[in-house]
Amino acid sequence: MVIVGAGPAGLVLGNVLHSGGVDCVILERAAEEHVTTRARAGFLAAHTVRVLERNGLAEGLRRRGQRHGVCEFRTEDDRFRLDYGRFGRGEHHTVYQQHELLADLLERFRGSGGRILFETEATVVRDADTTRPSVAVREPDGRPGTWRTRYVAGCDGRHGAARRALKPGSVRHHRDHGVSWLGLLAEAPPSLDAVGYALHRRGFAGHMARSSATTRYYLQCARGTTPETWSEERIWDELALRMRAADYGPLRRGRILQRTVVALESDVLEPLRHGSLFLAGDAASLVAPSAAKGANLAVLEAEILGRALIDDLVHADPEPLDRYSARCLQHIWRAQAFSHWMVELLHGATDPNGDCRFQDGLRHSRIEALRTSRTQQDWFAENYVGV
Ligand code: RFL
Repeated sequence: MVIVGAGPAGLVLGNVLHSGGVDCVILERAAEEHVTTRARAGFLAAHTVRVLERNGLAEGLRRRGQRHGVCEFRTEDDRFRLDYGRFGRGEHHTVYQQHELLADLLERFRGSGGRILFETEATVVRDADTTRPSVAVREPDGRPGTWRTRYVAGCDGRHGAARRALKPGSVRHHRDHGVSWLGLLAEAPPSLDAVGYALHRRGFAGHMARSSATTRYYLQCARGTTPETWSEERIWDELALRMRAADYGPLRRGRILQRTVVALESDVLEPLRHGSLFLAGDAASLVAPSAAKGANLAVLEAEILGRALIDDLVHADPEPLDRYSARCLQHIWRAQAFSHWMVELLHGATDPNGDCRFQDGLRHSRIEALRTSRTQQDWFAENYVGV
């Protein structure tokens, strides 16, 4: 079994397969240091934690993860806090950084004898429509190589080799939300004990804890923005303005460690199985970061795929593998629906020259419902923490 990509999808899948007695190798384009230090996601859903726990992969997050269950909305009128951990199913997020999780998963995989090859890029997936597919690779010294296998798991993200191997007949449903975020990682403790969503005429600003020493911030920015045009001073001044720090408490400033521009886009590939090739994680579906679903879906799909592969390869039962695509697509569309709702909530007035009053009216109505309706609060909590 060949797994392409050592993100959350690939490493969870590798661990599940290994403990189920299926031999596999993980091929990863990047260097090990890059995988275990690159800051990305941080909010793990309750289901994600359960998956990691039942597969013996949660030791690190149990020790170092922080329980989180409050978000704060700031608008032109005022602010309100939603204690979402008390609504819906009463579930919380666990704040644990993706690269720390990956380091744990890698250690566990290697510890159980798993094989992983870094700096090994899959260039082409061949013969996916046969029972003997192969993956052509560029090895660390630049030489070409080939891995032959029974199944290939494409866990290599939206620009990986797995997506390139799809034949006509596969469908990509795509939505460009038309807005971009400047994603920032600051060397500073969180400024509030909640996820902060600030709705402002100049654009959305967001705050998410990562650790006691680092915090993620987001600033809605114009398409085509280059991160370098934002100086540290401009970033902090704009955050303070949009988050209304003068009214609701100052921001804890610090060095900006990372700045990336993310164009808010979503897509879903259908189906997720192409003969002997399976897609999981961002390779299967890209979710706009508005509701922090990407890493959570990746873990969910990896477990479903891993168990189905064990059923097929160890117990000669192909049925769960046949159902893999339909089963995951249900979860994916539900996450997409909620993320889309969040995109619309957070970006009311995107065009300062246009008439945004209708959009603003909808947004205010949604915020008001979240503030006052118990039913809406339950719905939000269930979808926000769930996958
Ligand atoms: P990944 O993590 O992108 O891993 C794919 C791996 O495949 C490798 N690769 C290849 N290897 C071999 N050959 C090739 N041809 C290859 N092409 C690629 C890559 O080097 C990489 O190591 O995909 P995966 O496993 O599907 O996991 C997806 C998640 O990483 C992603 O959805 C999340 O990070 C999204 N996301 C968040 N998700 C959450 O659930 N909660 C969050 O709080 C959250 N915050 C975020 C985020 C994404 C962000 N960015 C950078 C877009 C915050 C940010 C800023």
